[in-house]
Amino acid sequence: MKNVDSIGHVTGKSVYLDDIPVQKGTLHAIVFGSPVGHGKIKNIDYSEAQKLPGVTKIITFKDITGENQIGGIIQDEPLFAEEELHFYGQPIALIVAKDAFTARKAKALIKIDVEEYEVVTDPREAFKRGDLLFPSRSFQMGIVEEAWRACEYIFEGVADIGGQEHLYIETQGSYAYPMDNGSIKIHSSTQGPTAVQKTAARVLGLPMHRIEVDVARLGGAFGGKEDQASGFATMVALAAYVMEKPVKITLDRPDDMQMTGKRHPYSADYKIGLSKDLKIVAYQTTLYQNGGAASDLSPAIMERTLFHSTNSYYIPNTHVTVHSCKTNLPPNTAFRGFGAPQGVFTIESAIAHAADELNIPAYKIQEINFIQDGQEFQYGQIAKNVNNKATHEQALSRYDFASIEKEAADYNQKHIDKKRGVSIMPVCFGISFTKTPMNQARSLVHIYQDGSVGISTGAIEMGQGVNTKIIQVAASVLSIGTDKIKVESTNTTRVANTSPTAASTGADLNGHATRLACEVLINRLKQSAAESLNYKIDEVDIKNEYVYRNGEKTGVHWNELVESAFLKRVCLTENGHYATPKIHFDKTKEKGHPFAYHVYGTAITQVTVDCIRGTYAFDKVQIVHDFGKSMNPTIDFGQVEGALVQGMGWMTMEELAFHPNGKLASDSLSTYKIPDIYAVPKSVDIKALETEGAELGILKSKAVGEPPFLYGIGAFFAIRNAVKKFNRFYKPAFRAPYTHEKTLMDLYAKKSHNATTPQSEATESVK
Ligand code: LUZ
Ligand code: MOS
Repeated sequence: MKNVDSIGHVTGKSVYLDDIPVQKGTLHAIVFGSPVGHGKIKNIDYSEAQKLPGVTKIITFKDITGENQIGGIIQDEPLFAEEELHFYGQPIALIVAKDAFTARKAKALIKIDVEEYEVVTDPREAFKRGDLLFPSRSFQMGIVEEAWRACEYIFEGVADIGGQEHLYIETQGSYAYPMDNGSIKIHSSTQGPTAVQKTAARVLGLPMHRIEVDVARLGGAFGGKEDQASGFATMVALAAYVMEKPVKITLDRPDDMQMTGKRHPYSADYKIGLSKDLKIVAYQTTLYQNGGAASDLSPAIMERTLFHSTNSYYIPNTHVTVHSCKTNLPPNTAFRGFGAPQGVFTIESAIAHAADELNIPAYKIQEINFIQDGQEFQYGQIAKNVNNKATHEQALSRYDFASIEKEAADYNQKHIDKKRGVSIMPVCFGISFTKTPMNQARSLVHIYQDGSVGISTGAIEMGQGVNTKIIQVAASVLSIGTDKIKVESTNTTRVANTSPTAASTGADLNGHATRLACEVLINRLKQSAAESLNYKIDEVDIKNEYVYRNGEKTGVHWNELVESAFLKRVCLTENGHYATPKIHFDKTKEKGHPFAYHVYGTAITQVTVDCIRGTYAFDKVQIVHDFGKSMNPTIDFGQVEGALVQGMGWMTMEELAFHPNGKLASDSLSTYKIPDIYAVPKSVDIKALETEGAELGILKSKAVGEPPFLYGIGAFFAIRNAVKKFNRFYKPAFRAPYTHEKTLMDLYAKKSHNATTPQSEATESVK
């Protein structure tokens, strides 16, 4: 099935937040944010700004009718700063005016006097000072301290990993207006309508039923709107509530980049021990997560880092710790992969380090350590239907890896100024929210009298095609054409208490809920047909919009069937509820069975580095991916391509730079580079692993949103391998992103970096 939104998108008719027709008298808002990264407000003078014609009101913490608190997991984040300032751009006030232009002019007239404090942006520095956002956590298996004695080889080092701007095409935005009887309706560009509802209710001091949140679709989110949409939605909801006027906000790009959190930068220490035959016997790592100024989703992201810290491998002795460090950056947040990519980068660095020292390619270590059925992940889940080895072996054979290696070797022999690097990147990603209670969803399905169907779920369409998949699920269970089915906007009054559309679970959770509702409806219709036609119930079937009896098509069409059921007062509406079975997790032991299943895959990346300039071009990325049984190959292959390129951008060219005062320096597309058509691989080939499909996935498919992001990590190691071919005695640091500048420096570096020095200290010693 084609994506239902494709024509709307191409013709510009799809409605995003900024396309919603606004009510007469709608006011527009912009945020006045902190001018420093850390400090205390001594005085603010709004009087000049207030006097500007067209300025209606400047809303501050003093206007809050409920609690000044938007922290979702830990309540440590005010909506508006009261006195202390913890990051540059931290919201202090909302300027509401007749238009955004006037509001922006008013912003320049606000006078603020601040006492500045020292700014910390480095997580290790924050850790040294004891600045943690919340308690650290560890996963352990076996006894790592004893296992070192059994190791033939032990290597220790450091991995530094950069953050990433989400760069959704549609920036954060929200539109709120008063309804009857003191209620507020909010349109928000959010992945989590319930999070918006709950946060607004808390800040306004209203019960949740007074707040209605409606979402048509988002122009991208990538995790950046899982939590951080709530603050902006709550600001305009508050303004609408206290002013009794419709109020809208749409962030411009620099404000969005400055004020919102990003993927967490991490710095990690690792220690890996191998036996003589290259089995990884022990692995220990401490990761310093750069959390920013408030907790946001960091506790959950920390958890997924722990879960994925051994990537695809079985390691009998592990000890992994994550510290969430409080720094003066905007609170870092969810971003496709949700902490897993940083954990995976770290172990792949440890493996590459070992491979360097043992003078073998990294894949020789990877391939003999894949976790196998019956073995235990370090969090207690027993591996089942593992496809690591299968995707690895198929990638090697279907893409003829032996020739790839040979061609690269020949190329490198022939060229002194250009070198080719090859890497293999295995992926193993757990599917389910790591917090078990979040794995539930509901779907409200109406069959209208004319036989058409309307579905409401908690899923947010953000370009990933979830609405199309939900239609496919309903069409397959009801056995009717997809043109008979429509997915409605996501609205908290139709489907309540929703989990955000996140963790790659949107299609599985909401698809299963839809399936369950449709199964009930189809059984009711069969019952009704059997009664009307005087058949036995088990003789009746409904196929391709017709009633069948004992496999024979009758003349009774779906529309007649529905009409007659309605006249008999059969209920044509059903609410399906799905809760992922089998999953559980005990946080006191850090053991359990948190994931419904895992997604596997292998990517082969080839890059050619220009050793004069330090530039590089990706020749090819070849992937074998475990889709389960894909229910929509066009959508799913698109997700793999998009995730791959997004992951490659993170690993190669996307570099966040901050001024010493904590202000983001790379706050526009001229200074923050994302992959364009020239940076993407010249060729991307994706092949589906042939499998029976996933038992718990929807229609046996597997979730596809996040796992392929991790293929991008292969880009880092491909460049690193090419650099080593040129600068043969040099061992490049594990510091992502591997920009052209860093590549150039590494090509001509004389002395290998000290593998145990984190980036922050390395930079210090250079200074
Ligand atoms: N969000 C969340 C996520 O709240 N829990 C998760 O486990 C998760 N995983 C990936 C992306 N978002
Ligand atoms: Mo996401 S990082 O699944 O919102």
